[in-house]
Amino acid sequence: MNRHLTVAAAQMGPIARNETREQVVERLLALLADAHSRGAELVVFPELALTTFFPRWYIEDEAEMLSWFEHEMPSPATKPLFEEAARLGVGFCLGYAELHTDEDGTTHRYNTQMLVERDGSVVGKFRKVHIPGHEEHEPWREFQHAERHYFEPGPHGFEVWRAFGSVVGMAICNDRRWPETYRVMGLQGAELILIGYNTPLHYAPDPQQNALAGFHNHLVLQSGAYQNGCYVVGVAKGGEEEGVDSLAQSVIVAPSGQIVAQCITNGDEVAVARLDLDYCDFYKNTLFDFHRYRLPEHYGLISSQRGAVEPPDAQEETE
Ligand code: ING
Repeated sequence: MNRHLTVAAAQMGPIARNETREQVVERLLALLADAHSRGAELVVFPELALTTFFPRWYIEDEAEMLSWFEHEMPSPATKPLFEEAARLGVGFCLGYAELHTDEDGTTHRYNTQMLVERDGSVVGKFRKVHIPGHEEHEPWREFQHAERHYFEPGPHGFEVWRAFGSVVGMAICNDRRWPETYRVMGLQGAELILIGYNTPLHYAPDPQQNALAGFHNHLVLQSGAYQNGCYVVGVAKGGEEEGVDSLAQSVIVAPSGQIVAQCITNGDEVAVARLDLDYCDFYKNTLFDFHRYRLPEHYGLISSQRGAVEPPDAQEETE
């Protein structure tokens, strides 16, 4: 009997700047109930699902900046979500801004996703690795994308966990655009990768890309799934949020690269699919049998070199 898991992409529409955590949790509870009523065992929420996408503003006041972060998870405001999910026996993946303090008292600000099992236990946390955008205020932009002002990269890279009867990994937003993200988890046997995102439809450094936002989103999610023989769930916070129109189009993608479920609005919407986890083997044991076909001895540059290094100019060679 094949292993099955019913998964929901719980897309959110805009979260207003003045929407309280409690108001947002009400929306998350409604999405959870909808997903559960449709058989979902795992519900995936977007990146930074508790607040508006605050990196669109460059906030220097420390207290105001930290007001967007969670000092604990679950917090008093999110406890109802954890309790209801456990009551329903539904696991979930929740994106939020995390303020973390090390044993030595150092504080860190991460863009984080937490994975919670159906019994309410915390499976693990992922901290976004690829932090896009910019560090300083860039007033030339219609709106900021100052994630590098707010977040530092996660220190643990891309881990996977045995959970939900599967091998589950996580990534956040810009991580989904880098093939290394999926391959590192694919090399750990990931069968299911959960990815929340907030993607403005306007890309200030190259507005030509604006019209391709939806194509690029599905391109990278489908490629990652296919090339690693795993399911990928991409979940948006979309719609026009504080004047910034953001991509929705949440999807659940199969190891074949096919989209098995998708959201059709840019608001709060649940898309559900019953996944056959053993279907991954049709790709992991054939075309993408890593152990049989990969040749790491030829891939060294991928992990040893950061930026591109071009060959020397022709005339240099003759000198
Ligand atoms: N957002 C973006 C992403 O990779 C971005 C960065 C913004 C890309 C606008 C393209 C256009 O989807 C996050 N949050 O990483």
